[in-house]
Amino acid sequence: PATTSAGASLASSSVPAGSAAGSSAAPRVPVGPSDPQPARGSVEVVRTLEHDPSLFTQGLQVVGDEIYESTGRVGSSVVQRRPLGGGEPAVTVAMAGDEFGEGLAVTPDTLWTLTWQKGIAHNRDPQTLEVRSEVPHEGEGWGLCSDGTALVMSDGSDTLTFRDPTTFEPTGRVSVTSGGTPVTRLNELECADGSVLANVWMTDEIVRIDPATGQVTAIYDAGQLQQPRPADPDAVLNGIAALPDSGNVLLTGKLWPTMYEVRLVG
Ligand code: DDQ
Ligand code: CA
Repeated sequence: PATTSAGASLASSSVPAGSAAGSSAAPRVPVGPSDPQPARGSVEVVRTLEHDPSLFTQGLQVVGDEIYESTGRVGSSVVQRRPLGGGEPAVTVAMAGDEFGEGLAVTPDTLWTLTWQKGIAHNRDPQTLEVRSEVPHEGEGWGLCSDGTALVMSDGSDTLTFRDPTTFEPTGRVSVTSGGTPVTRLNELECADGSVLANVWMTDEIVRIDPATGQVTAIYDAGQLQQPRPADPDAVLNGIAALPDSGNVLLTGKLWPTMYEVRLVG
C-alpha cells in the first residue's frame, strides 16, 4: 500500500521490515559491520517536566537555571529563554516570517541560532535574544552545540562542521560513521563531556559521537518516550540538553507536551 507520512515512507525505504527491536515502525540508525561497533543503550526516565506543545523543537540547551529553545516551521519559528524549574518564558522572540528555525548554541558572549535552508545563522544577544548580525554559511542548518572551544554544526548529512564561536567560520569537519557506515540526518546536537550527542532525524535513537574520529560509540533507544506520539508525522524526538552536575540530559520532541530528564544507560 502507498504510504503518505514522511515517517512511513522513510521507514520503508531505509529499514528492513520487522527489524525494529524497540518502538513501532520508526527507522533505525544504520550500523555497518566494521569495528568499533557502537554500544547499545537505553534511557531511564528520572522525572518529567512540561513542554509547550506548540513548540516545534529544533534547539535545546540548559544554561544555569534556564532553558534556551529554538523552534521551526515557517511562520511559527521562535527563540525562547525560560526557567528550568517551569513557568512562563522570560523572553520569546519570533524569527522573521520567512525563516524556518533550527538548532541553537549558547556561548558566554553569543546565542547562535540556525535557519534550515536560508543559508544564514543569527548572532544574538544571549539575554534579549535579539539579532546582532546575520552570518552566511554553506549548506543547510540543522543542529548546533558549543563544546567550550568550537561550535559543532550538523546540516542533514553525515558531516559535522566545527566553527569558530566568534566568527562562525568553519575550522574543520568530520564524517560520522557507525560500524563504518555513514550516519546521515544528524539533527539536534548536544556537546556533553567531550562527546557530541545527536538526534538522528525520524528515528527514536540518540547517538553518541566521538568528535575526534566521527565514530558512533553508543546508540540509545528513546522509543518509550512520549507514547502515544502526537498525530503529526513531523512530531519526532528532537531536543537534547545536558544538565549540570548529574550527567543527565533533558530530551523532548517537536510538538511534544513533555520534556524528560533521563539518564543515558549503557
Ligand atoms: N529538519 O528540521 C529536519 C531540518 C527539517 C524538518 C522538516 C519537517 C517538515 C518539512 C515540511 C516542509 C516545508 C517546507
Ligand atoms: Ca542541544
